[in-house]
Amino acid sequence: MKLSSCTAVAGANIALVKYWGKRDESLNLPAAGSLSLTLKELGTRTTVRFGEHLGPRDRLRLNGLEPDDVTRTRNVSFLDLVRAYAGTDARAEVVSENSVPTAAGLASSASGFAALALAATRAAGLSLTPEQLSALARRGSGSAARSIFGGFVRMNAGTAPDGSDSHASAIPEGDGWTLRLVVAVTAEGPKAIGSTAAMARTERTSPYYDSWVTTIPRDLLEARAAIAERDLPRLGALAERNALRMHASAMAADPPILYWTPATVAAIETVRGLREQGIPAYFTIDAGPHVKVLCTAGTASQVEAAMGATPGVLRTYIASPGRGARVLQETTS
Ligand code: 2P0
Repeated sequence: MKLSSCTAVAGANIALVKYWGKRDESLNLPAAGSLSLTLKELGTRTTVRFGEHLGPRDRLRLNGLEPDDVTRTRNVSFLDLVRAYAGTDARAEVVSENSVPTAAGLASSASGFAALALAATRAAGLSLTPEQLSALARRGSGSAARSIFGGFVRMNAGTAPDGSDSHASAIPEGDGWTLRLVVAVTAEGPKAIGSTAAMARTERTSPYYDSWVTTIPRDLLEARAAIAERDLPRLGALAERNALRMHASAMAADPPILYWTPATVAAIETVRGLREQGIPAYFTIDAGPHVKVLCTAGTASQVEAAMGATPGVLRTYIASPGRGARVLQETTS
């Protein structure tokens, strides 16, 4: 078997129709589909090298540090899947750098597992289709399946018991639409409860969970129609509604899951104020207190200034639509 080294990059993505719930935990199959936009400026760059000489343990370096035990186990389990696929037991050396703060609600696991899926499979001598790569990335993190593709992306819930049809695909109708996403960071450090655990608790205990899941097919149709028509007010209104419903289902869990802080609510108010001034800006919120604002390229700096001036907002980024995961460099040994 041919083993080599590969460096790959993947962009983070922001879901406009959220993934929040699983139909199978062991294969990490989502309960419903989702829809997202892949971002250019925020992402992960990962190099993987497999070698018979590396010893008994994988060597991991994430953002310049040895990962904690939980992160290490998650990454090693993912490498085990790649090894099983490739028929090797060679250990790997993985070096990964994020351009987003890890676990800050900015989808670093999405770009992280998408870049790892591509770099590790190529380094192991495999050449997967984008759909196969997406299904593999899903095993690392559900949202990572979407970061294999660029621009607007839809994730299929799928029906196959083995998860082979639970992968993402591109929505080419959205290509070339010059939107921006303004990220308003409202807190430092990792979130109080990770999304995997929070989803499981929502599924188990929230009386609103089933209603949330039944709204998704309609939201996916609405989002796709808005993208095809390049109708930002329609897409933005849908994204706000979908995010609020996701949070409502989590807030109704027992014990409740509340990711918001006063700065989150202040940022929502800023976005509503921008709309009252005629600026088409629409918020979405993931599993954390940060607020992300979808707007046009022409208004992004105005939106960023308003978000940055909101009490409790610590810093802001402007991100634009980006390409799917891709290889930067490969060497064969
Ligand atoms: C999303 N999130 O669609 C939603 C919105 C967070 C809120 O996908 O358990 O880290 O690893 O499959 O992918 C975060 O969930 O969860 C997420 P796992 P993941 O972007």
